Amino acid sequence: MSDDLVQCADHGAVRVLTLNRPQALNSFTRAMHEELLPALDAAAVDERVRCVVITGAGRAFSAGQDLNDAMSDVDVGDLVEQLYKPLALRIRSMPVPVLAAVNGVAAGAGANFALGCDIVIAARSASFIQAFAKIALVPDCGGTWLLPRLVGRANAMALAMTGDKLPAEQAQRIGLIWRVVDDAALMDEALALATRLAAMPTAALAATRRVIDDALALDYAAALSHEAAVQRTMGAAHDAKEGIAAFLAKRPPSFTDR
Ligand code: T3D
Repeated sequence: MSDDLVQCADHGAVRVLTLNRPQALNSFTRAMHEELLPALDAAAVDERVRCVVITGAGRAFSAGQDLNDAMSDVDVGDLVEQLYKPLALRIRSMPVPVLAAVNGVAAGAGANFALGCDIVIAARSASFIQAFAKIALVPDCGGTWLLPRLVGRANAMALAMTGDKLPAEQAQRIGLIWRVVDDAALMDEALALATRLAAMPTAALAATRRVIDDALALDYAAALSHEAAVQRTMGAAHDAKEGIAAFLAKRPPSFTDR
């Protein structure tokens, strides 16, 4: 394994990015941000990549901000604006689906980074902690937007105010994440799902993320109009024609749009 803070490995059309500071539970340093964002940018422009999986090395997914890393002489707002906001926005603008394979504890910005991915699969021993209140901060890396939308205000408030550890199975029960699998099966399951998604119409999956996110800020009629507008674009593209032709010809489709 390399010393890179973000390791990169391709499995066919699936790119796996592994946060790699296991001795500090993959907590985020500026140096790690400086590898992670370019790694996502590189996946975004690489036509061979049709799905990204993000996971952590060792026993944690990520413990959020590294609290040793220049906390005292830095404006925390600047840190969030300059590092976490671009990271969260990058995930939401990826042209391919992004899966989080949460292998262990995900705390603070580490939790919300995972929750901002399109689909979250967690190992049974994993957990999610909104650790911010314990150090007198508020949720960041998208947490204020994501939590109430994922699990409702009551759960969001309790998770954010207590900072209690939420085990993966409970996270699944309340709708915070998609699936829990046995620890030993995590990467196999994540890669199987990612490989399946990679064979699907990539551009349509990215557009699906966009219309669902956009609809959260729209009323019903406006969401219906937005669906029509995006559907007009999707319907005219290669993949929709291919999908319909393949269905009618009873053959597997070959999707290429990205
Ligand atoms: O600058 C800003 O703050 C703005 C941005 C904020 C975004 C944020 O993410 S704020 C939230 C930051 N994260 C936390 O507050 C979580 C702190 N960590 C923990 O609460 C616990 O470590 C965990 C619950 C995640 C795991 O607990 P446990 O008992 O399994 O492990 P541990 O023994 O606490 O940690 C293992 C090692 O990792 C330990 O180092 P050592 O003693 O072996 O040398 C520990 O200090 C280190 N570690 C864990 N989390 C962090 C960390 N080192 C630096 N920063 C961390 N966040």
